[in-house]
Amino acid sequence: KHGVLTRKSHADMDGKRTPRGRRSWKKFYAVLKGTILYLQKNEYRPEEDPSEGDLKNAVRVNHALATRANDYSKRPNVLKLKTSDWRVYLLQASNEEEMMSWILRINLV
Ligand code: I3P
Repeated sequence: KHGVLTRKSHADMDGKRTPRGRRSWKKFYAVLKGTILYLQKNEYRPEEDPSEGDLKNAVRVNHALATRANDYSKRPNVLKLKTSDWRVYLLQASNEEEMMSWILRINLV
């Protein structure tokens, strides 16, 4: 699955709140391949491997939990992603249907 996702980092690897200065929203072209969610700067091209920079933003989603971000109301269509290493991301999808589809796909990994 792929599509545009705008990301905000809420908690880091140790579960600690992401410090100020690194909490802003950033738009990515997201690609879910196997157990990895790639967050790429450029649009998805199936024939191209992710760049070095894109690998840094890749998130392992096995044993991750995706839910609707009910406690976040500043933006619509936001899901909350908790990874197995205690990171928390807010991910804004382009619409409700896309958000539901990402939640489903991530939780199926
Ligand atoms: C953050 C940025 C985010 C904001 C966040 C700020 O600043 O303004 O948009 O989240 O607020 O810390 P920075 O770019 O310096 O990281 P919201 O859009 O959700 O308000 P927060 O610290 O309350 O999460």
